[in-house]
Amino acid sequence: LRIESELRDALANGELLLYYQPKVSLRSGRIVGAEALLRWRHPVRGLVSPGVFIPVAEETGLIMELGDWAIEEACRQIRQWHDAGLEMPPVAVNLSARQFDTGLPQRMAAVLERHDVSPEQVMLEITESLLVRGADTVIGIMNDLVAMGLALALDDFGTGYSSLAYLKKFPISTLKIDRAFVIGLPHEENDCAIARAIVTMAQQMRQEIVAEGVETEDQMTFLRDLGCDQLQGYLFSQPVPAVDFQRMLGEGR
Ligand code: G
Ligand code: G
Ligand code: MN
Ligand code: NA
Repeated sequence: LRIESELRDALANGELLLYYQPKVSLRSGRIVGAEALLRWRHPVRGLVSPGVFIPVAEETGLIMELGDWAIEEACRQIRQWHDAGLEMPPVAVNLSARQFDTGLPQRMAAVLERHDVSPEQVMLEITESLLVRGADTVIGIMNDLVAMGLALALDDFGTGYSSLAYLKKFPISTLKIDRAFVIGLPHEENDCAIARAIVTMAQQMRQEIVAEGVETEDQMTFLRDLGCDQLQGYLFSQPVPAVDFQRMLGEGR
């Protein structure tokens, strides 16, 4: 309850911010995307992780306001980078299942227009729980978003329950292999088998594949040999404030 009311204040007081973590092409080594990740700069507790406050926000419904804020802020930042003359890769924003309602395409259209951002600049990361809900409404909303030019990525892939056959029905362009499977590469046989299976499947379905939580050279080498497209993780960079991300981009990494 304490966190809930404090979170409400945080929104009003401008204590929330976005960090950005690069996604790197395994072919070119260049930054080809970014994931925007919420942070809460609490006056007393310091930097609070979304792992703590997102679940509270989801339970209380505050996630709608929080999520709208994150989308708005990402678009504001994209516009600012664009105005500064930077060549921006797409920026991905995470969405909770609750945000995925029939009003979402309209809200997205409005925020893009407000900041004069083109939809190709924005990607939405969703989780498997949404697919399990699986109703035609969800597919309808996804199709509307894709028709607007927004790309959808499936986050935390492999941790949920969605069957592979099921996956075909959704207009998803990118799969993100959860870091739970990346951790054991290249030593854990099971993790290797899972990673190999996911990459093979994604290739068959012509989806881009991003490996999350890549921390070692060995993991990177294994994933490159598999044919994985992009990596994201501490090996390349932690999530960083916007100014630091901008510097990385400017350095042409
Ligand atoms: O950055 P970190 O690894 O601490 O993030 C923890 C979790 O919080 C991740 O699962 C991430 O997807 C989630 N998260 C971060 N930012 C957002 C956001 O803006 N919206 C939603 N719904 N989840 C987020
Ligand atoms: O659920 P989602 O995939 O959106 O969460 C991303 C989370 O993973 C963020 O909180 C981010 O800080 C964290 N993260 C990103 N890269 C790494 C990594 O290489 N190792 C670990 N342990 N966590 C990472
Ligand atoms: Mn994510
Ligand atoms: Na993840």
